[in-house]
Amino acid sequence: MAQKPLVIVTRKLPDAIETRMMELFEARLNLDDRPMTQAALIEAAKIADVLVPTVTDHIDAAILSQAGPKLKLIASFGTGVDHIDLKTARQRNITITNTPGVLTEDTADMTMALILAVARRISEGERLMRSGKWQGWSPMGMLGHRIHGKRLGIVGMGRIGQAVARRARGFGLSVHYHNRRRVQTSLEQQLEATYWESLDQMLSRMDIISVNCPHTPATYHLLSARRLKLLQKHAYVVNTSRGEVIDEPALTRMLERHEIAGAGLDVFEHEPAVNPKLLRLDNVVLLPHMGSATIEGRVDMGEKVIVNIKTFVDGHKPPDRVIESML
Ligand code: 8YV
Repeated sequence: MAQKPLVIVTRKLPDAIETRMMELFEARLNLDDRPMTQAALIEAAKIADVLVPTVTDHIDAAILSQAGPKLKLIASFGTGVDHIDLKTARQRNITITNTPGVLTEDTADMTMALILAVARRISEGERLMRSGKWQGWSPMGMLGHRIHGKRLGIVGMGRIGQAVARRARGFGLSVHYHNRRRVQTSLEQQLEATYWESLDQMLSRMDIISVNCPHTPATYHLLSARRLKLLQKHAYVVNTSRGEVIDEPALTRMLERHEIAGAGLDVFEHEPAVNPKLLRLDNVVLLPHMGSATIEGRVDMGEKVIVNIKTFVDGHKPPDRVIESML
């Protein structure tokens, strides 16, 4: 029997996934889930056949340029690949795969949860209850804003954007979107979505903005200070994509000055660090990057990682190859 490939997994994954990896590969697991240092990642890249990183590992040029000759596949556990230097990987002929599709619905659910939480002040209400200061119902108590009938502008109409659009219609929101490419007319009709070629124009007309595009060099600070200024004073911004897509200091300043109504953020520019000013604001709902955090989702992601590795080591093209030009 041919030697099994050495697969180094950087974080703790669901038991079922780890067990299957042990059966199929010579898997080196991280059972106590301590994030690996850059030095440890370099060591791993030197000896592994396959590396399985997550969003918390920065697979940069330093790591890739010191990778051993055996490293031919990086099978990332997650959809976003902005933590991997794709260009250097390509130059070194290292294939990159990700896990698209299986976290779409969970992330879209979390987007809706954040929209509702920020507009209906759910976290604030919870904090009030736990503080023991609630005096009982009053007609003017804890007033938020209705979302039914409002306009939702989705930035990035990929899988997750579309899943958000489907949910949003059920909540009575009218769906608008900006995307590099306009989606097919049939899909637009199905989602009853209005396309805006100009992001600027869409931003200035929406009640709620949801960021659902990947973080790439082209989307870094897509919601720049200038663009954020275009938002209406009553607008909410929700981000379940990547913190880097929004200029976080500019957003924070606007929230402090109530130049927009609020924000729901699951992701941050310098994770796990969070701007301390955000922590002091009541008009933001903050979550610890948990958009796709369901047991089912993590198992499905792990299954995808296994399929990608197995097909690759068996000499086939893995299904979830990341092609830079398609990002
Ligand atoms: C994942 C994510 O949990 O898949 C992504 O891109 O942002 C998350 O939902 C994480 O990336 C796992 O590596």
